[in-house]
Amino acid sequence: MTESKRDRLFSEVLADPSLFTFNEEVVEVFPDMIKRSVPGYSTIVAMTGLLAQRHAVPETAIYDLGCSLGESLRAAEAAIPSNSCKLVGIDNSEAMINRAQLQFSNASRIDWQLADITAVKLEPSSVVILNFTLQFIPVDQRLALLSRIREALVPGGLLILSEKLAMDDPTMDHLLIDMHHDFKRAQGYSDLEIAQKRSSLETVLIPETADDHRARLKAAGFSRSEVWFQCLNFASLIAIA
Ligand code: GEK
Repeated sequence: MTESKRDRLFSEVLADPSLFTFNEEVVEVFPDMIKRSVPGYSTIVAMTGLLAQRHAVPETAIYDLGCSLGESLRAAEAAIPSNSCKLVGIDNSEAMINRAQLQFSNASRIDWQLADITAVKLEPSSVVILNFTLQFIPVDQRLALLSRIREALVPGGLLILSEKLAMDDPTMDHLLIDMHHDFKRAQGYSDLEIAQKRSSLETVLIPETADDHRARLKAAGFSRSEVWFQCLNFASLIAIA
């Protein structure tokens, strides 16, 4: 996993903890931030590689949509030794794509693209990775995106969808949110950092329930889906085209 500077972006009182964006400052600390914020992140990345290995079909594309620095796609790249698939990482943060390109251009087969995943044309693919990205797409655009992914996938192709979840039961929702904050405290984040990050993300990251996701996957034309991993309110689903 990529090493990075320690995330201290929310450690001082901010007069205006404005909306979270994936800018240069965030890119600097991103690998540290995501590891200390998402319980199970390393497991999901490693398993993404194995899932991609199992479902990769020669002469098709493997996409990582909202790839950030490409941890998931690089796990897939390591698991698929031959040149048989085209590996494409797409993100609409220029800072992210520039950093990914700079860090990995020599050692990697990945094609990094700066684009909006709600608008980009997808080529026939066998694996599409959406790890912690759909949650940042406006809710009313999510079905259209999943439908386009479904159309791009070859029969039997795989979508890996990892998300922060909301729970149906408000009591359990609060409990898992509190436990997530306990996890962040155990990772060294202060109460101030947790509170300011939360308000910065509030209107940007919109979680939904696992049932919402599975109903939408069905509406998008996926034949079956399953939650294969969950730690607190963070989960990963697989869906078969
Ligand atoms: C990982 N998958 O390390 N088009 C393209 N990219 C977008 C869009 C969009 N419309 N909206 C948001 N993004 C990664 C982690 S981070 C998750 C993904 C997080 C991008 C955004 O720029 C950011 O890089 C990424 O989605 C979400 O497994 O930080 O919690």
